[in-house]
Amino acid sequence: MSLKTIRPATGFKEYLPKEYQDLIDDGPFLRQRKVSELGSFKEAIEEHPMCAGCAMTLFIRLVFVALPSLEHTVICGTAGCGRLAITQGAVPFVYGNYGDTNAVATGLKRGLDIRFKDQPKDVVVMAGDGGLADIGFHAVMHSWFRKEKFTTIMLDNEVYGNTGGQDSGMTQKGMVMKMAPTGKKFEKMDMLGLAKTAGVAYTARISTTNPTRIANTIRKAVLIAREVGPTFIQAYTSCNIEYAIPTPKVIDDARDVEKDRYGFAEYFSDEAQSYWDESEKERKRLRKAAKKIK
Ligand SMILES: Cc1ncc(C[n+]2csc(CCOP(=O)(O)OP(=O)(O)O)c2C)c(N)n1
Ligand code: SF4
Repeated sequence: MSLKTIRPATGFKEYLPKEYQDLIDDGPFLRQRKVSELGSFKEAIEEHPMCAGCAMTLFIRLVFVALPSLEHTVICGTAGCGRLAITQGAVPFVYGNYGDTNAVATGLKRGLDIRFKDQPKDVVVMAGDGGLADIGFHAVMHSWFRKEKFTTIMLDNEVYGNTGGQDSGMTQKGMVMKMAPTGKKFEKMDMLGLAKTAGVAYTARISTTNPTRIANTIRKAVLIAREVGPTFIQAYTSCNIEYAIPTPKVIDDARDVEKDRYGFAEYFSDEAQSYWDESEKERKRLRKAAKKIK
């Protein structure tokens, strides 16, 4: 299998939807696009039915730009707000039952590796904190213990947004919401600590503040998962509806939360760190060689 699989057969292209042709000619298929190019190319996700100004939609848009080989990626998700936008993207989406995502992704990744021996296929789980830290917790943890080679991205809006504001394990202690009128009873779960204990190769905690950093982090997570082992990203993607954040203040909130309590944190296992350092060296060498040819 090679990247040629994405090119339409001669004489067939003109019959494909214009949208698909644009993804090949002027989009992210067959080449990595940069965040700095946003607005100047055909994006894999262009519209969504989520609330206006929802930070999660911006984060998801950036994930689609960052995925290192979009045309060879399958996203696995489940019920929740993010799914409404993710399923609009030009990437195959597999809907795991609520709670099943990391079990479904395990089978998918193993099957793809058997079927496509010469072509890396990336599997990415992307779902909410309710779907991953609560109901899907056992499947998430066991995929990590088993060292399954895919990335898990938690869209951490610290609430069950899609069902109207119940508290999740990732909600902060004491938080009162529509469907949590007496306040969240226990501390926000330390998913990054649990990931590290379970042997995850790379973890990052990030907010929807710095698009380039988000893209670099996603890319790192997917490439490390491909070669080393499971990777995990916990992203603060606020719910402006349930937390009553005025739409124009959504990014200010993300900046404040990042500064006051969420921060940006990365962790590499020793193996992931040496893989990443080596691959960075190789990329630098290739860039230099390409410049010389020009
Ligand atoms: C087995 C099952 N239980 C419950 C639901 C109902 N349900 C749909 S979305 C959702 C909440 C999603 O919350 P979260 O995963 O945090 O994502 P968010 O909507 O906040 O992005 C729930 C409980 C379901 N679809 N399936
Ligand atoms: S309910 Fe919250 S998380 Fe869901 S789309 Fe609206 S703002 Fe975003």
